[in-house]
Formats: sequence, C-alpha cells, structure tokens
Amino acid sequence: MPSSRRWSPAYVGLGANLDQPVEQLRKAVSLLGIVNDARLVFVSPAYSSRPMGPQDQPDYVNAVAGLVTTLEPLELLDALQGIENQMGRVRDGERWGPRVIDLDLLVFAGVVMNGERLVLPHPGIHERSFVLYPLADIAPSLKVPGLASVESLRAAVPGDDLHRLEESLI
Ligand code: A4P
Ligand code: MG
Repeated sequence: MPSSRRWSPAYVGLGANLDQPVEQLRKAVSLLGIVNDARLVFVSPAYSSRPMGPQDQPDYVNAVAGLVTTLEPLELLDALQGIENQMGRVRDGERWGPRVIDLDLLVFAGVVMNGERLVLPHPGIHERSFVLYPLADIAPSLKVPGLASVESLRAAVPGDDLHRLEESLI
C-alpha cells in the first residue's frame, strides 16, 4: 500500500577525523544513499578544519548532505546512529573527542524540538563554520527554524579556519 507520509527535507552534518577522514565521509555518503524511505539529493564539498574543543586530536573533515525522507525525525536519527555504529564508531564518553564518523541531524523540515535524544535544529549550527559553509553550498536560502537563512548565518561566521578540499565525496 502506498505510504501516505509526506516527504520532508532534512540536512545531515558529517564529520570525521580518524582513519582517512575523506574515505570515511565517502562511505557515510554511500550509506546515506541507501537509507530506507530516504533519498539523497545533495552532497556538499568537503572542508578540513582544526578541531573545535580538545586540540590534541587530528584535523576534521566535514561536509553536509541534503535528503528528502518520509521518516519521522527520530526514525532518521536511528538510521544515522545505525550508520555510525556500522562504521565502527567507538563512544568512549569523551565530549568532542576524535571519531571515524559523526552524523548530526542539523535541520529537519520546520521542526523545532528539545527532546532527550534529539534537539532540532542542532544547537551548534549558528556558530560552526564547518557546518555553515558546506550547508550554504547546498542550501543557501534554507531558513533554519527559529533562526535565519543559512546564507545570513554563514555571513556572520568567519571561514578563514576552513579549507575546501578538491576531493569529491560522490
Ligand atoms: N542528539 C541530540 N540532538 C541531536 C542531533 N540534532 N543530531 C544526541 C544528532 N544527535 C543529537 O551525540 C550525543 C547525543 O546527542 C546522541 O546520543 C543524540 O541522541 P554523539 O554523536 O553520540 O556525541 P558527540 O558527537 O560527541 O557529541 P556532540 O556534543 O554532538 O558533539 P558535536 O557537537 O557533534 O561535536 N571540530 C571540527 N572542526 N569539526 C567537527 O565536526 N565535531 C565535534 C563533535 C568536535 N569538534 C569538531 C567537530
Ligand atoms: Mg554527534
């Protein structure tokens, strides 16, 4: 029976700083492309940057993917955490510690929520150059619920700490 659920746009932040991060991002993009009830629409360029938080870890590579999905926000979070687990992410409890892959749900349609497992929009968006620059590459006019357009948020955050990489993720 055809689903009566609606398609919602969702944006996912990808980050990695272990075991050849560009390769990890490519693998995550390919796994995002086969999430049930979702379609991968956009993949941004990749950017490298110094770590935010503890400095005694390798540089990060970040990117953003745009999807449409009939999943609910928590169902999509389950899928993202499934990919993190499948890719061998180890959670040792250190906040902002190194990782082979981190998938953050940045924006899900117009949803604003402050749940135990899921906060939307992601609370770090407005201050993170490694989120705003790749997000502006694929969705400059997106309005972040409760905030402003991606382009205006990006314009307020310096990008001199970011390096756009030549390697494509798809
Ligand atoms: N959670 C709540 N809301 C969300 C959401 N919107 N998306 C919960 C994803 N998860 C969400 O996440 C911890 C819990 O947050 C999850 O159980 C989920 O239910 P996690 O991925 O297990 O832990 P984490 O990623 O270590 O924590 P946190 O605070 O999300 O870290 P961030 O904010 O992801 O930062 N420097 C650079 N240059 N680039 C980076 O990408 N990333 C981090 C990690 C540190 N420094 C960085 C980068
Ligand atoms: Mg995370």
